Amino acid sequence: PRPRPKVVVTRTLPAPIETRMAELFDVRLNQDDAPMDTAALRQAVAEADVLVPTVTDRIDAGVLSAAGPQLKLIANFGNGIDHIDLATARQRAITVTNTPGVLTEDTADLTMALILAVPRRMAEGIRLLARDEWHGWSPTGLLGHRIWGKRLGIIGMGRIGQAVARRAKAFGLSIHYHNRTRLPEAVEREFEATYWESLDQMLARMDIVSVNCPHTPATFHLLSARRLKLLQPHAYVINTSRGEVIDENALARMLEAGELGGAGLDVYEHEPAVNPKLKALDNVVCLPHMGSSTHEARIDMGEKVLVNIKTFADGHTPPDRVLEGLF
Ligand code: 8YV
Repeated sequence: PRPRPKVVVTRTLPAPIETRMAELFDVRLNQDDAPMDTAALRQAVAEADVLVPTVTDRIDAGVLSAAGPQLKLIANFGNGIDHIDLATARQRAITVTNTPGVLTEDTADLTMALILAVPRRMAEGIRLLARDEWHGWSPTGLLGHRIWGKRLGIIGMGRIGQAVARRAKAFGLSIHYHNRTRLPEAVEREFEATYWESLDQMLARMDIVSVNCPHTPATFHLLSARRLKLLQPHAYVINTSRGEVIDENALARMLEAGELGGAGLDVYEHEPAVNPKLKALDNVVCLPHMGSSTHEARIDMGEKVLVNIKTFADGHTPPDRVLEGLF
């Protein structure tokens, strides 16, 4: 029989996943659930046959240079793989897998929650009550904006973008999208979606913009200072994908100057740091990267990791192998 692969896990995973993992593999768990520093990551890749990292681990060329020749698989717990240097992994013939599909609906739910929360000024209302400053209902108090009938521009119409579109359509928003490739006609028809080949042109026409594309070299600061300026002054910006897709400082400056309607953010450029301007503004809802934070999604993600490792260890192609050219 093949020896059990040595699997090093960087963070604490849901208990049933850790239990099953220990039954299947020779597992080194991280007990204190603090992100590993670079030295600890280098140590992990030096001893692991399989590394299970998360979004908080920067697996760059420096870390990978410490990897032993036995490291053959990085089975990421999470969908986004922008924290892993894929080019170096490929050079070292390390396979990389992720956990697509199982967090789509939950991330789309959180996106929809932000699309509702920001125009309806929920953060402001919550803060008002928390300060004990609510003096009762008023015909003109805390008026927000209706989302029904407004235009939503989705940047990145993959699984999550489409799940957002499905929800938003049910809320009466009209669906617009920008994507590298246009969707098949049948899918466009399902959402009654309008395709914009030009992101610039789409931005100038939207009431709400939702970022749902992965962070890649091509999407870094896709919403640059210049593009953010194309938005209408009442527009709302929603981001549940990766902070790096937006120039966070430019966004904060514009929000502070009152040049945008507001923002709903779950992700940031330098997590866990959040631009203090964003946290202070009443028309910005800041969440701590919790798009996939449901018990169900995290179990499903863990199960995907298990299947990917087991399949790989058995000598087959793991179902969620990430091909670099894919993004
Ligand atoms: C995860 C995410 O919590 O899957 C992703 O890409 O951003 C989150 O849903 C995180 O990545 C876990 O590694």
